[in-house]
Order: sequence, then structure tokens, then C-alpha cells
Amino acid sequence: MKQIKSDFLWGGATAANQLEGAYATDGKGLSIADVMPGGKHRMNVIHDPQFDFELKEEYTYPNHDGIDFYHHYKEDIALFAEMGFKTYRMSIAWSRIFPNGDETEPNEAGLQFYDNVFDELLKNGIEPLVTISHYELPLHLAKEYGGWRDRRLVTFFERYSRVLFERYQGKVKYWLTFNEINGAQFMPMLSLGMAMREDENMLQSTYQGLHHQFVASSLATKAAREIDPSMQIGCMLIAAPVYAYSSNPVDVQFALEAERMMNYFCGDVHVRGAYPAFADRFFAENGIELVFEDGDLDLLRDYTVDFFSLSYYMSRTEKAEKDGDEAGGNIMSGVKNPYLKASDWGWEIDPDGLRIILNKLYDRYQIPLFIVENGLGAYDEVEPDGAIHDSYRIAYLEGHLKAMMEAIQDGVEMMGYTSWGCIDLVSASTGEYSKRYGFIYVDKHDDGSGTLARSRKDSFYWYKEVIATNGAAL
Ligand code: BGP
Repeated sequence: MKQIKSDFLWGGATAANQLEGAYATDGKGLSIADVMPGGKHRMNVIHDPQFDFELKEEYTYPNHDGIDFYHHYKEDIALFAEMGFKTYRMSIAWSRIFPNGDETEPNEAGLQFYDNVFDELLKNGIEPLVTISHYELPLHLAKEYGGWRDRRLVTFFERYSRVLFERYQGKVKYWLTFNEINGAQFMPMLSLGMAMREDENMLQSTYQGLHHQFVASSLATKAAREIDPSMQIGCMLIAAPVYAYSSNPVDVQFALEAERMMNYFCGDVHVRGAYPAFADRFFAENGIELVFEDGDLDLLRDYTVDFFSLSYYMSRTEKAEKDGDEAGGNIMSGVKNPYLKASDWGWEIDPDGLRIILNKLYDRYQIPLFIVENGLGAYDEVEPDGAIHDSYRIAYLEGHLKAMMEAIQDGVEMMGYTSWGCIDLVSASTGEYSKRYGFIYVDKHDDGSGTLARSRKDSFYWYKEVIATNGAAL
């Protein structure tokens, strides 16, 4: 029976805006993440169709401080190395490299910071896995260009990617173009840096923005092949199986359509190099008419990804007629699944769903899969002796890793697994520190207090053992 490969990439994942802090240091410009308030205002802003992208005095901005990885990266990488990480997934803040996004010359101090981080990782035997854009579009591009609805962003992204590939060739082999690209369908503000304009067909703008990201991703892939053909480029999607709530064929059809748009719309363009057949009907029924430039479809066809990476937190259950039984916490809508329990934030916990979606994706795409986010957001308690007994996190991760191992035995080819938020950081959806994912606890709290001291949770020692035994300890 197939087992985890000996070169399997075990590790952890983060994103620049959620942990670096130093939001205006060494020439960094503002990004959309820097105008996202903390606490209860965060969700309102994410779903405010006419968000103005302005900083406001009455709000707090936890992303400005993060966990100050900018000044603690050596200490943090030493802890990753102690756990035995083979890889570390991180993102580059576009606004450190191009503060406004549309300059022609990059900011040297920003480039130098990531050189330092990569050198430290490599010194510790950790392979960087880098997301080029993770929910942190330079603010100027959102405000002055209206985000990804503007075609000019394709050129800016291509330029930014080329600068990264040229500078970091030989240090970084694995790249992801856009974090959770299909998230644009649920959160256009976060993914595309777009608020709705008066009388706009937001679906038209969202899918046009996504088309621009697809072209930008292909152009980045083309650049990587030219600069260093040994680089591996991946796409990154939120993955979730969509279950029919009942065996009523209308529910099954509804779930099928939701699953196609959720997992396969973006996946097909990235991997198969073409829009799926079902897209035409979706576009027609929603008044969407995409504008293509000459050569776009050739680029999508010729520069597809090398591997498929995904985040997995929850599955989704759908029925045609909802009657007030929506699954509150799930970002992607759907109804409550009576067979599943949920996290403190209402995210339904479903390890079997991971095995199911890995199989579905591999059946369709037949290229290596990489889980680059998975984890449990939970409240942690520090005991008087400083220990943190996070058995709930271990149980969650153990369940999901066992499901991944089942998928491997089913024949799915897996490249690696990076647990989300391997060190505590700011939550993307709530802007809280108290929604913690880490193996490493950071003394930083929602009211802004804390020493920033790092400490090891029980899960730290557990994960170390999992990696040391290449999963046999599970
Ligand atoms: C994903 C994002 C991450 C991350 C994670 C957990 O959607 O790519 O940036 O934060 O979800 O979500 P949250 O922080 O909202 O709990």
C-alpha cells in the first residue's frame, strides 16, 4: 500500500500581513490588509459592498503589529527548525517590494528583508514555499485603479513576479501565484481589492477581475519558466466537497453546481488551461460578458500550473430551498450538516471531507496536490506553569492527517502539508489574536497588550514527532 513519500514537505504556513507587523517600515506602502480593522468590524468591512479603503481613528488595526515577525524571524525560524519543518509557506508583501504597486523600480529594503528570511530558512534546512499575493494588494491599486477589475494590474503583477523570480532564483523553488483565488467569488474585496461601484453588476466585475488574475498567473508562470525552469508554480484554491443535503435530485443538482463553481471553475483554468464547459451557461444566466484580449486564451492554455495547492478547513452542504438552516460560520454559505460538529467560530469540522475532496481533485486533474492550509482556530489557555494543553488542536490535526493518509492510499499523489498559522497570528476573517492556530503561542492579545514572547504548546511536541516519523506516529 502507498505511504507518505520520503521527500514529503512537512511544515507550516503563514501570510505576510497576518504576522510581519512593521507595516510602514523600510519603505513599505499600505496594503488593503492595513485598512482592515480588528474585532467585530472586520467582517462588516469584508462584506461591505462599498468599502472606502480609508483608515479610521475609532478602529484598531492588528495587522499593523502582527506578531512582529519582521524583527523576530530568526527566533521563529529556529522554532520551526526545532519542529523539523522541511518547508515553510509564507507570502511576500507586494507593498514592501512595490509600495504603490505601479512603480517600475522595486524597493531594495523590501527585497533585502526577504533575502534575509530565505537565507535563514535555508541555513536551517527549510525550503521556502512562497505565495506571491495573499490578500494584501497594495492599497493604491485598490483605490486608484479599482483593484483587479482594471487590466493594468496584469502588467504590474507580471513585473512584480519577474522581480521576485530574478532576485530569488536559486533560493526559492516553489511558488504560488494567488492565495485562495476562488475566494474572489465570496470575498471580492479581500481577493480582488474591489468595492462595488454604483449600479455595477458585481458578478461581471468579479469574473472579469478573476480573468485578469488568471492571465497574470499564466504570465508569471511564463516568466518563471524563462528565468529558472527548475521553479515549480502552483495554484492555490479553497477546497471543499459540496454535499447534497438530501438525495432529492434537485438538491443533488444544486450541490453539483455549487461544487463546480467552488472547486473546478478556477481549477480548470489553472490546470486544464481553459474555462470549463459549464461556465458559458453561468455567464449567460448572470449577465456576465468577459472581455478577452488577443492572446489571452493561448496564454491560459500554454502556461498551466505544475501542482495544485489547497486550503481545507470545512466541507459545505447545500440544498435547493434553504429555510433558515444556513451554516452561520462557514464563509462559503451552505446549510448546517447534522452529522458534523463546528469550531467556536462555527466552521464545521470534517476530516472525511478532506479525503473526499483530495480524491475528487486528483481524479480530475492528475497532478500533485499540496495541502498548504489546514488547522483549527481555537481559544488557548495558558496554565500557571506556562504550559498550553491544546489537545483539541492535536485531535483536529490528527484526524485530518489520517484522512490525508487514506487519500494517499487511495492513490492520490501528495507533495506536502503545511498547517495553517503554525505560529499564532492575526486571523484573516475576524482580525483577532484570540483565534489561535499555532503550535507556537505568542503572548499578544486582542486589546493590543502582550510581551510577544513565544512558547511551545503541547501540539508543538506532537507535530515534531509526526514529522520525525514521517507520519508513522499518527
Ligand atoms: C484562509 C486564509 C488565511 C487564514 C485562514 C484561516 O482563508 O488564506 O489567510 O487566515 O483562512 O482563517 P481565519 O484567520 O479567518 O480563521
